[in-house]
Amino acid sequence: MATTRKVACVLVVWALVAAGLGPVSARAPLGRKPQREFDYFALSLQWPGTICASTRHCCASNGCCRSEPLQWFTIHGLWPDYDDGTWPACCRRTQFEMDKILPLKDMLDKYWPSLYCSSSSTCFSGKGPFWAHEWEKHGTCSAPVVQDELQYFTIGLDLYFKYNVTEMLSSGGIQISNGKEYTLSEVIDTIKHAFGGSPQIVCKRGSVEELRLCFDKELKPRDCLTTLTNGSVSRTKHCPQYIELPKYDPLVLANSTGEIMTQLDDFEVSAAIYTA
Ligand code: U2P
Repeated sequence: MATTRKVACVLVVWALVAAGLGPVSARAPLGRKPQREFDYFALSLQWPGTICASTRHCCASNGCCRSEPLQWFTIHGLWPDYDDGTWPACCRRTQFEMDKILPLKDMLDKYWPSLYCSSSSTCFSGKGPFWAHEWEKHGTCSAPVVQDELQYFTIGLDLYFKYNVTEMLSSGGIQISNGKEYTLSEVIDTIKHAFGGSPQIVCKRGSVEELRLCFDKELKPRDCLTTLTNGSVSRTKHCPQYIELPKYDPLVLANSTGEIMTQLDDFEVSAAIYTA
């Protein structure tokens, strides 16, 4: 009996690790004492120009597949973090309910879309939409600042609009363009100047993939500089000295309309029937 339980436990841990919800973070073991309160928020923004350039398959739920390319940073998530570089995850057993955030649906579609076709892992219900993943993994650890799902997405959107990174960069002379490079420090300084805190930037092959803005628990700007457990300080990940903010050409259905896309929801359609 004890062995069966141990095997079951190992399987659950393995499933969570496989789902990307594993013990990298300071996740509270389910059913044990509540998770320690987080130290600050990171609002993580994705750059579609970099992510969507790798899209090979399209589906209605993927923001990269819209006929009009996304030319603004979109939200990845609002993440509660610890000052030591770790973060809590999956803190409360509550399931995502789309009904609770229906009033925000249009905004979320436009500014917080998934940039992939595959469904996302969730803490307790297996697989679900991107928003379910973000709420269950991060939103449930955002107390006492965030109490519920609607508040989680409302705060994320509010911060996104209040601190418009796409605009900050363009006002600072940093344009979306293929082949135009900017120094990493130029990009960081532009954001720092406009936002009032140092961002964290994640790159993929020399292009900006994510840009994170950090906030204290009163939602005031702060530096993202993080002292990691090994004592080093990290504010950029895999970014070379020169970086770019590329554009992408969307893969779209020939003669597609929103209606057709909606009917195709959740079906992955081979890129072969798409025109570039
Ligand atoms: O960076 C890779 C993934 O790790 C999770 N992450 C990263 C930094 C942080 O402060 N908090 C955090 O959760 C993200 O996982 P996701 O939300 O995508 O599952 C990030 O993509």
